[in-house]
Amino acid sequence: VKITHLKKLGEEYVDKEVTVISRIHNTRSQSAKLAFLMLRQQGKTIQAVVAANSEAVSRQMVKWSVSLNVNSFVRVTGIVKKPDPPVASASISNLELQVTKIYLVARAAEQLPMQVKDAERPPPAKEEEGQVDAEGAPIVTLKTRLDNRVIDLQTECNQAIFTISSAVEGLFAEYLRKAGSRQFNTPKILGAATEGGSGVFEVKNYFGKSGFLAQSPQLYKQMLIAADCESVFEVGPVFRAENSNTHRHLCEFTGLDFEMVFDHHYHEVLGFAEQLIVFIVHELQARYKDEIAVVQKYFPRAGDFRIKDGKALRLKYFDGIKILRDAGVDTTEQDNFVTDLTTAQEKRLGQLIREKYDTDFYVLDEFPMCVRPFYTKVHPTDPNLSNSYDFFMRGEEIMSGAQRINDAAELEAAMRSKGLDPNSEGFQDYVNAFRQGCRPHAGGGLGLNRIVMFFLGLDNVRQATPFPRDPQRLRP
Ligand code: ATP
Ligand code: AMO
Repeated sequence: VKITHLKKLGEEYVDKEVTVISRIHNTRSQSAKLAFLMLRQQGKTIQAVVAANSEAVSRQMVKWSVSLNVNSFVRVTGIVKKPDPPVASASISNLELQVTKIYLVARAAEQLPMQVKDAERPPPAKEEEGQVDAEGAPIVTLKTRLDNRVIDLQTECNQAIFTISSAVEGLFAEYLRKAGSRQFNTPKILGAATEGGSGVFEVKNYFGKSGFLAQSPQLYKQMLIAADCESVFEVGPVFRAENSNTHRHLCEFTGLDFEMVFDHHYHEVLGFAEQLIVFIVHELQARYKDEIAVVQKYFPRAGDFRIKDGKALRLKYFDGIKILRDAGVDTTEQDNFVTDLTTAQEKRLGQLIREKYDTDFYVLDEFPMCVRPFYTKVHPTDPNLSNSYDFFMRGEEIMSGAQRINDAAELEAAMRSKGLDPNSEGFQDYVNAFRQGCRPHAGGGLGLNRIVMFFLGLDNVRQATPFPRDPQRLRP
């Protein structure tokens, strides 16, 4: 028997017989002769009518069908009908199945730790364990969802979120490959920390030595540039041992990194990054309308991500600081080069920019040197600034990048000024790479989980991560 996917079931099937394999989303018994099963496959649901009105369906079968545990897999054969009046909902099919056969394919446990239908309600403003909603149904908190992630991922919203996440990875690679860039996979077990001293996970037993999990592919993508690769990219895991318990920090995330030579000025690469992100956003909005509409039922901002005129608003870092100061925000620390923008300042700037410039996508260029890593190229005329940039979506950082130091002597001096030893075991291969000459280059790193989160207007980066790792969570 040919099996039809629920998502493919369109009006051309009306009055035809089909067989589907799907989960039981819920059951409702109307009478001894009539029951309704809501069937679900990858977030898509359709109503199946089990009516004891023909030879095919007995009263016993009606009774048995409603006794099946919710979430069990069944193979259902039936005639496709168009109910009148139609079912009006984005995720529920406007078609219906008049069941002729049902087989149990895989039984679900009677007592699920949480129900998919409970997880399929919009998240409340404030989550507390044991809370119930206006109708008295239990509110499933993010913690419960993540603890039971295999069930949680079955919801229509999560199915849509991870379709979009997969698309972002694909679109990133598609754009870079079209631009002639080559994809690499650089080592994740390293002899030294990448981004500076702190925040690395140690691998204790590397055959008698200590190793570290890579904090980014930074040094290797630059070594590939020194190896005449000219333009490289990587999609891979990034590990950060930071005890950051925030809505946007993970201990392991997927990095989308690229690095390339430029001909005249690092703004060629800044412009490339800008068009790369515009491409990703526009293609998502064009190709994934249905998924965005599903996410929007739960996260109302999903559909309103706005890029004005197909470009990023380009500001210098201190232009951004000025916008904040003019709005009455205290920027003394930033004016005195003490700290980078705080998350609260970033978010406020995002709001002000949306109000003033009508866009959710902008870049800050020329960051202060003191808040950037050692490999960053200093500004040609102002030693307090650097040729580096961050891109923001809805007021939060999604990408960091910069022109890099490509001269070995300059790099050694920069490392020493940050207390790093260029001749140490961990750094000498990196520094050596520049001793044979290396073209000027720049690049950037995006967090996949963050792009998905901010594009869709989710509340938490964990919602854009299938099995998140944070300081409190090492399972599932
Ligand atoms: P990066 O990717 O470079 O780490 P980021 O912006 O995500 O960039 P940080 O630069 O580490 O993260 O920190 C940026 C901001 O995040 C800080 O200004 C700080 O406000 C906030 N932040 C980081 N860690 C924490 C924490 N543990 N608690 C609250 N806020 C934090
Ligand atoms: P940075 O440290 O800013 O830069 O990281 C790049 C991007 O990765 C994402 N990101 C994170 N996502 C989730 N959890 C985290 N803890 C986390 N930290 C960072 C953000 C961020 O913009 N080597 C440089 C990149 C470069 O210059 O090419 C780097 O790693 O989206």
